[in-house]
Amino acid sequence: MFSVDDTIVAIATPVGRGGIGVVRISGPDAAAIAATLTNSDKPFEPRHATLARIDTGAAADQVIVTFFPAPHSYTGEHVVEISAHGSPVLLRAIVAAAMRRGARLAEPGEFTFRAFLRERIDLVQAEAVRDLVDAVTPLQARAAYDQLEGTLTERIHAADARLFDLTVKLEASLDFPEEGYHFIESGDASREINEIGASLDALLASASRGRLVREGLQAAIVGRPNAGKSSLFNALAGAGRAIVTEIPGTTRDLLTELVDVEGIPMTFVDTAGIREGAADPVEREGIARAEAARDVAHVVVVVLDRSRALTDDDRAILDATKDRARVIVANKADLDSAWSLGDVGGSVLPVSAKTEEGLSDLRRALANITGGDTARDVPAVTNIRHMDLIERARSALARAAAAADARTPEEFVVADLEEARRLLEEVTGVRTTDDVLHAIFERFCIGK
Ligand SMILES: Nc1nc2c(ncn2[C@@H]2O[C@H](COP(=O)(O)OP(=O)(O)OP(=O)(O)O)[C@@H](O)[C@H]2O)c(=O)[nH]1
Ligand SMILES: [Mg+2]
Repeated sequence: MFSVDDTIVAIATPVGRGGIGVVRISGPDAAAIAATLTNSDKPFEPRHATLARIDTGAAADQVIVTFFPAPHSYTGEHVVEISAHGSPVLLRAIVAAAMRRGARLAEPGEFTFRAFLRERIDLVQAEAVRDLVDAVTPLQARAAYDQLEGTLTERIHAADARLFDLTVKLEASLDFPEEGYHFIESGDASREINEIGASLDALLASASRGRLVREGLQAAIVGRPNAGKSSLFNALAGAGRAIVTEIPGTTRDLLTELVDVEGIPMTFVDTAGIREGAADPVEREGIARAEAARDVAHVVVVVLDRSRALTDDDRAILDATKDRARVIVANKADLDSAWSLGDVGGSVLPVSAKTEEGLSDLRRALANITGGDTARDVPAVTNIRHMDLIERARSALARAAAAADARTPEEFVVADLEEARRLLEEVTGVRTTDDVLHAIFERFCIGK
């Protein structure tokens, strides 16, 4: 998909201005190109910061050049990093000058792709690089970093290695024409297969939570007009994003805001108050949008007004969300209560968007509804691609164990074990098709 023998260049720091900006060059000619850029006649000392001057004609700067000779670099090739002042104009001029000297502009993800190709990292780690860079909550960054360190890879390799041993034993039996399991008892084989399967189950158990951490979820804030939805939305977002007034029917459009809720990236959606019999077409459209947001959200926050008696509109909203993952809040807890929490079936959290009382309970309830303690357990599997492959490997193992139990000829057991191995090796990229690689790396930005 990429040519891999030439020298590539790109700006590695984000678009925009900063104290420094880094241009990265990787490939066989990296050092030679950097030498002519800086007019330096002696070779760069490996892994030392060298002060140099670049004059491209269009722009000039004092820079720091660091040379990482192959294979001890990010890509596994010769890499030169040039740190200049963080001006887009300057950085682009340096890239252009490197291109005039024979470098090619890197494609998105190409540095990381080369690292994968030169076996500096596996595919899980390459994906973790992207997740780490894209993380919006510390827990996401933590989960990505763990994968970058190879925790998931290790567990996959361990399962794969055990499968390999078992396959070898079963295949050895195949060389003997008489029937029967010669080098391993069928009972021992199925026991071993089930143990390996259990290790995959443990990975999968972390997966639904892991995905939430990685991908986040949507929480729609719904309730009747004037219940305090927008006030609550603002309090959760920590900013006065939504208009709040004492007039019922203030909010019409959907507003969204991404918030870190105990490590889970949650997109809160503020919606129009839902009520029967709205006549104004703008309000009616707002209500339709609110209902649509309510119906697609992963979680619903139902806001009731504690200071006013419950109405039919409240009951209709409670009824419409009764089978959903939801948290019911009794807002305006700072005012006198017009009803008691027991009046609503199920648990109701008293909160006040005004004083922020009960808000941390609400955050905890939202994090819990999505699956337990966030603080400690760092998930191993966060990526749906990995999850799918591990699940399929798990099914292949279940088939293999059943076949061994039934004393089916070894080749059938081996076929299922081979299938499981192929799937596991696709996770780490030992065996991966070009299409999969392409799909993964095209989602990187240039310079990564
Ligand atoms: N005392 C008190 N007042 C609140 C609280 N939350 C909201 N309010 C007031 O209730 C009124 C309505 O608040 P909004 O946040 O606009 O309510 P809403 O549910 O978004 O209303 P619509 O957008 O019209 O559906 C405003 O006057 C708020 O100041 C609260 O916790 N305590
Ligand atoms: Mg509102």
